[in-house]
Amino acid sequence: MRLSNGLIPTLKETPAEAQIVSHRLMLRAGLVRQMASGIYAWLPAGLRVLRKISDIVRAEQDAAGVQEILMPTIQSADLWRESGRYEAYGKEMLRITDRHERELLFGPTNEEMVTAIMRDAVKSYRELPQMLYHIQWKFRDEVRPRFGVLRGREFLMKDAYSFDLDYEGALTSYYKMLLAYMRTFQRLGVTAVPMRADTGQIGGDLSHEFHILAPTGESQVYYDSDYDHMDWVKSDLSYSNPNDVKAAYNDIKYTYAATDEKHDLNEWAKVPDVRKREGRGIEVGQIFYFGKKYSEAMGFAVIGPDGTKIFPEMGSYGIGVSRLVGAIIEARHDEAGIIWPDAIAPFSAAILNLRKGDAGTEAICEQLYAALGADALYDDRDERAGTKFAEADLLGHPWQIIVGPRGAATGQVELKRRATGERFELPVAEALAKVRG
Ligand code: 5CA
Repeated sequence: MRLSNGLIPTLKETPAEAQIVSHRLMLRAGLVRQMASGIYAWLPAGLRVLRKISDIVRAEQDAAGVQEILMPTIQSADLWRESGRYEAYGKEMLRITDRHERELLFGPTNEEMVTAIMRDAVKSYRELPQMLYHIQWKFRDEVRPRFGVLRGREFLMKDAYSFDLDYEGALTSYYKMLLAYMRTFQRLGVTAVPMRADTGQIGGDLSHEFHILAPTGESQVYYDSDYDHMDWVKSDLSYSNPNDVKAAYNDIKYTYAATDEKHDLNEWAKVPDVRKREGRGIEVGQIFYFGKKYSEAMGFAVIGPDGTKIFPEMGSYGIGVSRLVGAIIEARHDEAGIIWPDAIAPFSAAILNLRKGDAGTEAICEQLYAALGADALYDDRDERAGTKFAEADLLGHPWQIIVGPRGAATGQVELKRRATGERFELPVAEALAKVRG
């Protein structure tokens, strides 16, 4: 993107309504704008981050054998009456009446709808197990939407659902998803620690929450620092091998982590002191096993090998895609702005032309921009160098390629690594090679 005609409306002043750093930085860097309480529009740079996160989430779900679908945002109230959750959900559900007086709602989650789809389409035990997911906007009329996209009313979620014939199968699906989550968060460039959790609204008896560590987190968390070193991406565990996915679960089961609600002092005492970590966590995902709760309530059964009915065992698995944007900023920023992990930065590099109109700097900038393409942000505006540096730091591009007239005369540029502040004087080709990694 050429910044001279791009929509990245940065703010110099700190917006008064923003209480925490990610909200301030998202507004100041021009990633989002609030349209109503807890409802945000995603501007070009913000949407690029949301897309990159969604793409990584999607790639790992696909790798784990989960099938992508797309369910609507608007659901029928009758579906929710079948499970008994229409009344139970309370005021958090946004209820809508159409012109024919039919009751609808804006979906806060999709257990009912996905169960109805499966009930209609799947009749035999031979068609199971299956796992489905979608990435779709949800609405929860939170009493106090706050902290920007961290607790919004409209938010983007990846929600997946598993259907198995028996308990063993359901556990395998659960373990598979646990492994997919560990891989996903690592690929996003953050450490998310899995914690045993209560099941709340969704119901059921096995659940994990995934927390990103950040000082502003809503939960107090305790965990073994072994989580900081586990490499799930490089591990050769296979999704198609039930023993492998069980092994991933066991690694997590026997490595301590808990929120204050589930903190167990006896177990904590067994963790060596040097490995004890505590702090605040932001919940970016939660997974649940809840057995036959929805299949029985909604009458979804398949015919088993002996002709009898089997109500499938289910689980549901959520990742807060839009919340992740805020949570990652909470975990990765400094006084100057955002420090994106490479994998999800809106642009991998900013090209800063320090002298607009200079033939030498323009030629090099154009050469860099042609080579890097859409993944670069070319600051071609007629602005002071100081403004360009400050905005590049604020937006948090992993690399800044700084092109000034003096270096341009000898074909050199300055490369700055945002995360470390390191600077390199390099010929154009070498700078390009470094940015491309
Ligand atoms: N049906 C299940 C799993 S698919 C479910 O709804 N789980 S959940 O309630 O835990 O939500 C999943 C994730 O969505 C949460 O871990 C959180 O990261 C995100 N989330 C939940 N509420 C909000 C909200 N108000 N704003 C932003 N993200 C949210």
